[in-house]
Amino acid sequence: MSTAHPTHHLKSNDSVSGRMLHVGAPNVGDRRRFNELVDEIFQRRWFTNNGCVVQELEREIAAYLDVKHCITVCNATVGLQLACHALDLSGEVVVPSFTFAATPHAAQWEGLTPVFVDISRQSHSIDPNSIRASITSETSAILGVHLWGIPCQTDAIDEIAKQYGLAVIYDAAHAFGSQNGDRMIGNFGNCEVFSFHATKFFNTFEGGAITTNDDTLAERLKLMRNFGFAGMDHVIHLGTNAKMPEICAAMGLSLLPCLEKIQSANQYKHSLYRAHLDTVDGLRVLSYDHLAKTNWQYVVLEVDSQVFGRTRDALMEDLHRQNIRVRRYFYPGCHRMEPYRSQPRNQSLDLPNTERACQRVLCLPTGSDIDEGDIDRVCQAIRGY
Ligand code: T4K
Repeated sequence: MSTAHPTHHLKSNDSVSGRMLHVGAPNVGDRRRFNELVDEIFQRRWFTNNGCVVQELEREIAAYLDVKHCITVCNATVGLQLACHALDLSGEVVVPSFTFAATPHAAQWEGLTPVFVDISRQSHSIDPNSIRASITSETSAILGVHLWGIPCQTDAIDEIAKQYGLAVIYDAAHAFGSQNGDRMIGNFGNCEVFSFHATKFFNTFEGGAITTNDDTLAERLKLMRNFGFAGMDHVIHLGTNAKMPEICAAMGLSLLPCLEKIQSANQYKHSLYRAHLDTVDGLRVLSYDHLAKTNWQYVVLEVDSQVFGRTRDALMEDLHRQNIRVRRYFYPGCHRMEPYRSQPRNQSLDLPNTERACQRVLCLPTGSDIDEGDIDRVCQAIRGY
């Protein structure tokens, strides 16, 4: 059990405030199918190392995303590391500061320097102008994040990448099931990396996948996730252990057919939140209206303290006291976290939209564990009655 996050291990005080509501409680699929798959895994006694359940999950995900290759991995952080390595990146990688620490950490872990840039105010996704302004002769890649499942401005990013000869990786941790125009996320950049962590729209307990339409890159990634083995006793590449076990793939296979249903339930819940909160002065629920399709996994509230009359942090503490474990993702911004904030280059960084989002955002509970009554309760608590 993590000691870094004492808050979510607190016991719910049901008698005082109702059951504990979480942001990111896992979506659960067809449990009967999961149990059948687990029985089969035990019968076969094949638990990991490219087993048939992993292979089937990879085929199904590739078909769902309409992408040539899906390479499952143990989690998205390691997936991002593999992607950086397989693309032979060096020097600097441009990355938004407003993201989960895993995004820059993966680059830093690979010996690269994350160069933090700003986001756009409306969508919270990486700002192409800010990318352009940060490119130097050392830059080798752009690492965009489809934050909250909202696609980055991929056309503008492609143009910059082409102009400067840069690789493009998308951190698609939040974006499984989202569409960018008429194409599913998973088809953009050199490759995209999904997280299948328990808290994500689609989960395999822990896990992730790298998707790409590039055959050579896919072959490299497959080698690298399994120690570089090209066959028994035959190592032809630097590699690591980034494999997804069979039981995780079983979770994925039992959840995949349920996604459409969860997606539309999420959309409905998002609309309830908007109906309750968009009319309150000083509050705005981030809109997905402009998107062709998204997974609606995040309800992102922005609190304008001046107008609302309470700070975002005071609101958060108040909600926590009522067993509503809202999260101020991704406070305080990666450039204000170690090891980045000690680096001189980050001490005078001016990222106004990032600062603004870090001061305002509060993620609210949604997903299949949350019902209409829970949303009423959260919204009443936010409105203060
Ligand atoms: N890129 C981005 C943009 C990401 O957001 C992430 C991960 C990554 C990359 C890296 O992906 P992975 O390497 O993890 O595949 C959580 C997740 O651990 C993390 O995966 C996720 N982003 C991040 C946004 O959220 P924490 O530190 O907030 O986790 P924790 O333990 O506080 O749990 C979050 C909430 O979920 C809590 O309110 C409790 C609830 N929860 C959690 C778990 C694990 C449950 O209700 N049930 C559960 O089983 O990072």
